Amino acid sequence: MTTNLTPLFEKPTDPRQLWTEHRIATELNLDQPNSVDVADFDGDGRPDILVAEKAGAGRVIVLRNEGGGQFTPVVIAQGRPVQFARAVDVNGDGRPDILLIRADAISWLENLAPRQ
Ligand SMILES: [Ca+2]
Ligand SMILES: [Ca+2]
Repeated sequence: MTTNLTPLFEKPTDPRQLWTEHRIATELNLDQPNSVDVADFDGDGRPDILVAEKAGAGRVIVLRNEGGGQFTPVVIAQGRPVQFARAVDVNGDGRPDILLIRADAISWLENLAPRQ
C-alpha cells in the first residue's frame, strides 16, 4: 500500500514565506501518534519514517520511502501503547533498530532487513 501520513514541509526560497506542506499517509487513522524519527531502515539509501502510537493498537509503523514522495506503511509491531520510540543501532551492526519505551518495559526491535 503506497500512501500519502505526516506532513513534510518544503523550505521556501524566500525565508520570509511559510513552508509548503506535503502530506504523506493520511489514511492510517493514527491514534495519538508520537515519536517521529527518521532512519534508513531498509538500507536503500532513502530515509524512512518511524512513528508509534501512544493509544489504540499501539502500532509501531515504518513508512518505507519509495522515492518520489511515495511512502509504504509497514506495521512492524502492535498490541501495546508506545510512550516513546527512536531509531538507533542498538547492536552496532550498521542497521538502525528501534528502541521502545512502554509503560511496562523498555525494549528494542532488531532490524533484520537484508543489507542492500
Ligand atoms: Ca530506506
Ligand atoms: Ca542494528
